[in-house]
Amino acid sequence: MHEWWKQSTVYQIYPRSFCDSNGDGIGDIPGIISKLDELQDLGVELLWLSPVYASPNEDNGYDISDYCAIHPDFGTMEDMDRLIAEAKKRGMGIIMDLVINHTSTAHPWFQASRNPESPYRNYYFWRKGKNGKLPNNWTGFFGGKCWEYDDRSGEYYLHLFAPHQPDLNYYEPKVLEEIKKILRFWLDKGIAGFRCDVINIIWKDSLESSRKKLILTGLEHYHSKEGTHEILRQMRQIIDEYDAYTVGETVFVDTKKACDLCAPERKELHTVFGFEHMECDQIIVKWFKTPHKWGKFMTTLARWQNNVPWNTVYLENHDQPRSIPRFGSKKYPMESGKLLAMLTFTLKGTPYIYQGQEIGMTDFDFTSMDEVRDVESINIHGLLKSACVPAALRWKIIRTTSRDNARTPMQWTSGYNAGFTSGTPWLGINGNYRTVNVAAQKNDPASLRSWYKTLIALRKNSPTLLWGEFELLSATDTLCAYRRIGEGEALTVVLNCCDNVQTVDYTGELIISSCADTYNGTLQPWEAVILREEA
Ligand code: ISL
Ligand code: CA
Repeated sequence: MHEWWKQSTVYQIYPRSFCDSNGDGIGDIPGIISKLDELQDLGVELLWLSPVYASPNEDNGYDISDYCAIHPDFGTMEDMDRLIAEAKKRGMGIIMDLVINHTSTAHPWFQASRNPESPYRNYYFWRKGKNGKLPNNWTGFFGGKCWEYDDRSGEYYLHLFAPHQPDLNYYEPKVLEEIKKILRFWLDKGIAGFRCDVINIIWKDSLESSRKKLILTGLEHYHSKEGTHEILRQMRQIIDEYDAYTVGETVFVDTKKACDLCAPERKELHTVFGFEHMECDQIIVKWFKTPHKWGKFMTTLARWQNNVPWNTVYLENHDQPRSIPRFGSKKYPMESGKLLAMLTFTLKGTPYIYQGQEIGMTDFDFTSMDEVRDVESINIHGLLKSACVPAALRWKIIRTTSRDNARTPMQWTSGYNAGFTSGTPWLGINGNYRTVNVAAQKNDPASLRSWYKTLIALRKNSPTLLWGEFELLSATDTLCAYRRIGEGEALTVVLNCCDNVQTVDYTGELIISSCADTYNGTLQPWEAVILREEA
């Protein structure tokens, strides 16, 4: 039996930037509902929504103040119920973002816990300073320290992310009980599953200072610990009652650690998002980039294909720069976009696309820090400034790595504000919307969007693409090829990952090409083909 979630394509929606229905400049749930036909037409079957819960938005909703309420910016709970029902009518399920490493400081649990006598005190990590210093020497994901002093309580609290995101303390059993209630609340509404934010760091083995020289000082005390595995097994029992699906965002995992989190027999997560392929073009930290090399990238993807029972396949999300400028070609943006789509839908695993990827949206075209909203970028820019990094270099770093690159509003039309809002958008719209937009591509059979549509359908109807074994054939910086071996047939995928024409010696009947009707061994720049052979 094949699990249902292996066959679907997931489409990630970043609600703030998807579609604004009421002109306040912020995308919302009625806006998403208005685009469901569009998404159904594309062929996606699961919609993952980045957080839509009540939140002060210090980190765009990844700081939650009520897990069972909708942020008024996004609409009401009635809107949410309607979204779930309308999606279901169209054969689509909703995946909610579950952010349970931390809450917002505005969450009532945290507010109560500031009082040392409160029964909620233990929901968070409160510690005294040590000899006039912070409780330990850990550093946070957004740069800098991860303890904040609270006057009212006379102690520091731990936050691995922004100061407004205090970490939950799973040593207090009531915390997990609260989380279980939240799971049921949403599952009872009929959602299809959860994307679990930074889920492999929720259990802290100790709060001791670190003696290791790691990029993230302290990581060894909370990275993929047995306590996390135990929590996941408990959560999974509820998930299984509803036949729901989970994908964990699991930071710094290799294939071994990924398997420990998602091997079927362990009954923890169903799948994880690995980061190794997204880290091929970085030097130690994501702020320092090295040119993308296809050889290393493909070899890394292949290692995951060969060592993890079922992968997620993704090239973009709301934290990453856009894929075409990153992995593709300036000279051939749409051609290379098609090749990246081919990669996404022909590797083994559950494919994910991020809003706008299907039309080839590119990184932001902002010209100054004033236009950047992302808390992480603002922090890092500040840190670089205090380290006396010159302004031009600081800006270059932000331009190439900022999470806002992927967060600019969805480009629907060539009209006013790209059809995203009738008001002032919360974040600038990329100037290329006049040519790069859904309306321009929808009825054009040669467009990138149409190609996505074709590949989504092709994969869905091909047992070999869904279930066939993976075998790597070539991974050089200009040519990648692999085979999917199914029952009675083998499909060879050949990717010409460069701006030049190339002749190759792969053979077979042409199933599909991203730019030609025939195949004779010569590939156009960025052409991607599938060749079929009897096996
Ligand atoms: O952005 C990153 C990689 O480019 C990571 O450092 C990121 O912070 C990490 O993957 C965790 O991300 C998730 O949790 C954060 C939130 O800001 C991100 O948007 C979310 O995807 C804290 O909740
Ligand atoms: Ca709105």
